[in-house]
Amino acid sequence: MRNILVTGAAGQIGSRLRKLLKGVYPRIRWSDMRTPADLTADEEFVAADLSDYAQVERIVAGMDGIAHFGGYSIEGDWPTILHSNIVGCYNLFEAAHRGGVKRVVFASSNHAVGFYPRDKVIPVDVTVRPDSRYGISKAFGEALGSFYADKHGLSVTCLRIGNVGDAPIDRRRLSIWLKPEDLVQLVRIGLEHPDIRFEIFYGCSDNAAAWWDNANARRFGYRPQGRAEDFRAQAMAAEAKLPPDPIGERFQGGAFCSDEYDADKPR
Ligand code: 15L
Repeated sequence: MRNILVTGAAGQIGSRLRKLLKGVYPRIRWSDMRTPADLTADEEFVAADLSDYAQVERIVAGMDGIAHFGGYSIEGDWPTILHSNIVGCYNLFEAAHRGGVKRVVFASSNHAVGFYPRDKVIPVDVTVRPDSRYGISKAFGEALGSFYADKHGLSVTCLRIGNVGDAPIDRRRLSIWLKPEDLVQLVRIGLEHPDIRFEIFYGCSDNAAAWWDNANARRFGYRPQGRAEDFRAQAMAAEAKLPPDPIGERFQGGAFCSDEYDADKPR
């Protein structure tokens, strides 16, 4: 893997990756709709709107692998999700296939399976249970990945990312926290491991309270270094300041589940 495209360069995760992936591959092309404020002279950056196929084709040209972090990263209205995450993700996979790209790592999300209850530990091969239009778009991206792997032989890794940050910020994040360096491990497995055709990994660190069975990632060599329990006291102190959310607390997706929720009302 010599030429790598990373989309979503200006986002929260992309900004961290720009530091953590420096020097890992001979050439990294970063892309986003807007130029990252802290872009340095030694970084290659090409702006693109993912909902425009011609622009996507341009950023994908000449790349061996793609880490796709671009798109809208929280719940949004339907036009926003449709353009950024549905059309954008389709364009990305289609351009990757047509452009001869070998591997794609797709930033999926825990919200593709957010309506699983918190008392259940789920493996990667469960039926999706999206908790939002955003979660639906991530399930759609996983389906695209599966299709391009099976039909066209693209190597695809979907990361159902929990919450990336320096530390877990509340009780829910004690279960789903992902240390940025552990994310880098997962991205590198997706871009480099010789045996990947289509895989789903959970994007979480070594969390004692995890809701996800991440044996599949471990099978490919993932050895997370972050331990959410090291931050339990501070996470629970922050939790105590949050307003109660009885619906969100039942489900893994938290507030993404309680937002707009009315399933308990008679129809
Ligand atoms: C996500 O998928 C979002 O991108 C991020 O902003 C967080 O909300 C995260 O999930 C989470 O569930 O904490």
